[in-house]
Amino acid sequence: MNLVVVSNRVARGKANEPMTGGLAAALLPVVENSGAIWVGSSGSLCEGNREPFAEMESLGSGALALLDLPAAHYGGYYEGFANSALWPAMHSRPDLIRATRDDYASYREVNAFMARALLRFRKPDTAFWVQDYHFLALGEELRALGVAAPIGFFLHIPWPARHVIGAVPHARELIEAMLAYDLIGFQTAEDLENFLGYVQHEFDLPVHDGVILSRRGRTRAAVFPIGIDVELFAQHAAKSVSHPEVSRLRRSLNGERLAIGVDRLDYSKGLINRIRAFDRMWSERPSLLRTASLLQIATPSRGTIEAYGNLQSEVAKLVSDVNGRHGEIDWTPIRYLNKGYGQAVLAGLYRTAQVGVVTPLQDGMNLVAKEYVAAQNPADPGVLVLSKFAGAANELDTALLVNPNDIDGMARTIATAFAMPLAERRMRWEAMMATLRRGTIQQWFANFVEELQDTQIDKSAMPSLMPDTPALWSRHSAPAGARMH
Ligand code: GDG
Repeated sequence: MNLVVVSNRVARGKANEPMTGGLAAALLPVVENSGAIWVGSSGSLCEGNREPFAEMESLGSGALALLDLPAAHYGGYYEGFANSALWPAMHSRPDLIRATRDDYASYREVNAFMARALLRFRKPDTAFWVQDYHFLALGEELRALGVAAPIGFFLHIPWPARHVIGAVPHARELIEAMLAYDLIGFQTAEDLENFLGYVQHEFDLPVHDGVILSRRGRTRAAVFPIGIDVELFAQHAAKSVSHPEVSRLRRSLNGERLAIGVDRLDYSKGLINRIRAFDRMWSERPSLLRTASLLQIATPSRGTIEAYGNLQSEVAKLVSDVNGRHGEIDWTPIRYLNKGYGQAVLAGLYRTAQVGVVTPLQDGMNLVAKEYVAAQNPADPGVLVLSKFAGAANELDTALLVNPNDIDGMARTIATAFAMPLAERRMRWEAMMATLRRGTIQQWFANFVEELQDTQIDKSAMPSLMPDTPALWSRHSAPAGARMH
């Protein structure tokens, strides 16, 4: 089978280059070894109504195909509908939804453009695997172009409750479009339940064992929790203790204990509440002043969107306020960095910190949590403080789980983490490592691709299911003005 993987952004990064996006970071090592073609945006835009053209680069045993997306629609698609309607809704922040009719039209236009571009990579035994919320409608667009091949979709972020996703303009139409996929993967059982709940309630469709029967055929929906390359991270961490940047950090600590946070500057990551919790901890436990500090790496993200710009100012102000109140001439409580690090250095930084703080308000999985665990020194592992609202909490249940909305609770838990005795740290860490080794990124990739292939077998085995399926919607309702072929 020839596999074509599609995502908005692709990764070209090496271990020594910053890679600030979970999807790209996760996919790189597996796509590299799979021989797949990975198609995504080149980062440049094309003018006018040019037909899609892809620049090819080799990537491991496969290739990268980089596409200039249409300039006229990129803003409405990316900053607009994808990141100002779908992202906030899927992270249960419908109050932040801002999207115009033109944004939606641009979103559909870019999905259609990508579908046309993908035709070039179609061979007789090709399967397509579409990644994430930027391309909810890509499967439908491919079907409209006559593609009968297996098409899978994986959502890296949460799928929220029915009334929350329903707050997105055109939600019903988009979710209907998703039923053109043969296989839809989610991070957690809760995401899957929410999705199936929507489909059953809104479309009154039959669902059996995660298989939805619709006028489009069978769509299987299932859970595929994403993992990391555990051994690679552990190796990076062991090696990079001698990296200059990591050595400098160690030397600067003078025996002081360190907590680390690594996040894109995104309102879903719970940075404000985390910093408030540290503030509370230092106020209530003065013995931790000068003896425990926080290194917060916060890489700017989507800065042109108002909600992100506001967050950047708010976090910077809060950090400076906390440092101003608790800091001293020779001690800074929070080292706050707005730049990215390569994964090898990052692994060394994780290993240097006695506590990893991952406290999102909502998160599909959160790979930083998994990376922090994989990077620890087995003889003296650190403690993970993890939000129960990160997908990773389902698996890493021997982390110290916190509610990121409970500032007092988080402050207490972070102090507990700093004080945890070695025997308990090892017990908790070993349990988490065993879990991570059972669900690596390699296994995630292989499981999804195998199930995608199986959807073909299912189709040929059960053709009679189709005609009996109720026709649940009467027309394919493309948005007015959304097409400009
Ligand atoms: C989305 C979902 C889901 C490398 N250097 C830096 C940095 N990196 C890498 C980290 C990690 C990745 O970026 C961040 O991944 P996360 O999973 O934590 O978060 P999102 O970017 O929001 O990813 C998420 C993921 O997709 C995969 O399915 O887990 O729930 O939201 O690999 O090593 N990250 C930052 N600074 C760096 O300098 N922030």
